[in-house]
Amino acid sequence: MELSNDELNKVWLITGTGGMDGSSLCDLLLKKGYKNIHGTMRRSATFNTQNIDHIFDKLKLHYCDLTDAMNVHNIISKVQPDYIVNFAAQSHVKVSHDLENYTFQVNTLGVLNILQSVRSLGLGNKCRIYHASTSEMFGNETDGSSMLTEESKRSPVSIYGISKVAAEHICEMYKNAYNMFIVTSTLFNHEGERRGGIFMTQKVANYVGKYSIVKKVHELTLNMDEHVNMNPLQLGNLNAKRDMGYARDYVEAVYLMLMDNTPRNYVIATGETHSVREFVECAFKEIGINIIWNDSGVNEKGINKVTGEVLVEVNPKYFRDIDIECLIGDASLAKKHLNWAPKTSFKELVRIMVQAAIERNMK
Ligand code: NAP
Ligand code: F7E
Repeated sequence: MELSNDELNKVWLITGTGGMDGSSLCDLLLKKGYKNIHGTMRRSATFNTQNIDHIFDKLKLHYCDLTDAMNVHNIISKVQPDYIVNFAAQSHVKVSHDLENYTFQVNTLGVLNILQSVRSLGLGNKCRIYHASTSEMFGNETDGSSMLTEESKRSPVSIYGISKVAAEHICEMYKNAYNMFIVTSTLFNHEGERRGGIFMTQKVANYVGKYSIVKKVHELTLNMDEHVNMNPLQLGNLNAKRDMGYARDYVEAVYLMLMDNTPRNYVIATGETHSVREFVECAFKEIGINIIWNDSGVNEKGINKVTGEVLVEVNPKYFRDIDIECLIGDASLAKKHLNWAPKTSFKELVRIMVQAAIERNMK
């Protein structure tokens, strides 16, 4: 659908622009023809703009830390946004148990900083706000036999999940008390070529991408099809299951929520769940390797079925004190009201990530 000039001149402010979702939403908005896209990035000792380097000149970037209320206030005051999308977060679940207080400062108080500023600047009537909630809020509410919905009980088991539940409550309160347009969709895991390397899917994709290059070089130089001798990939809980979609599909849902005149909260999910073990199998299959699993518990190993080479080991270092064993979401409300459904299958998602990792490793 063609967007009017009036719409295309609207001003966006996206926090966490350098992250996976922030950068993917910027791509989507630029493709639609929006002209005024402001983003926030953090000061970093090393470059952290790799996800936005290709559009760096098209964005108006601001240094921002959500924990700095005055900084947030000044940016919103200067930008006068029509839309705010809050993607900035301390988004790593395991890390949230090392940085408990900080996780709350960013993920909960940071959201409050945004809402307070919008309200106190008198932008509450003009500005539509999106905040990213998470399936981590549900904790272990399902074993996979039922799907989680907007109404499912919040039972977070991580500091990250708790910080996001608190933020969700704050958003709901601001929406109801001050009649502001605020949506907080519950995003289930979404992955992609821009996923941070510390997350499971990208860790696996990176390993498989590197392995395939080393294997090719090995075969060409030694003319052999034997063991590549790379240290095996080290993973934690192989049994955990996640509902994994593609980030580019999910930012489309975010856009649709902000365009809809009714601010509703939606579950955004694929309705399928896959274990870490399945993700590993599928990723290796992309480079023609079939994995079989030997032994169990911390001794379990993923082995190349043909050569017997050990490619995956369990390392307790990556276990969590408490983990969610299964997540699976029902996005039928988003289908009904937004006509949104995921386009990318699990297999395609794995292919996208492994192929991107191969390309990165060829450079
Ligand atoms: P991400 O790649 O980790 O990006 C997070 C962004 O937030 C980064 O740009 C990061 O900057 C920035 N940030 C971190 N701390 C900040 C602070 N104190 N002040 C300002 N900016 C800060 O996360 P993502 O996967 O794109 O996720 C986007 C949002 O969706 C997050 O809120 C996440 O919690 C939520 N979510 C994600 C998923 C998922 O599966 N991806 C699922 C549910 C919900 P640096 O690059 O400098 O660190
Ligand atoms: O872990 C297991 C781990 O860190 C997925 C964030 O975007 O989605 C993400 O959080 C599963 C867990 O993502 C390793 O124990 C095994 O069961 O990739 P992850 P996450 O914790 O699901 C939610 C919805 C968000 O909102 C978050 O922001 O994989 N796992 N071995 C491992 N995980 C990691 N990171 N590293 C491993 O070596």
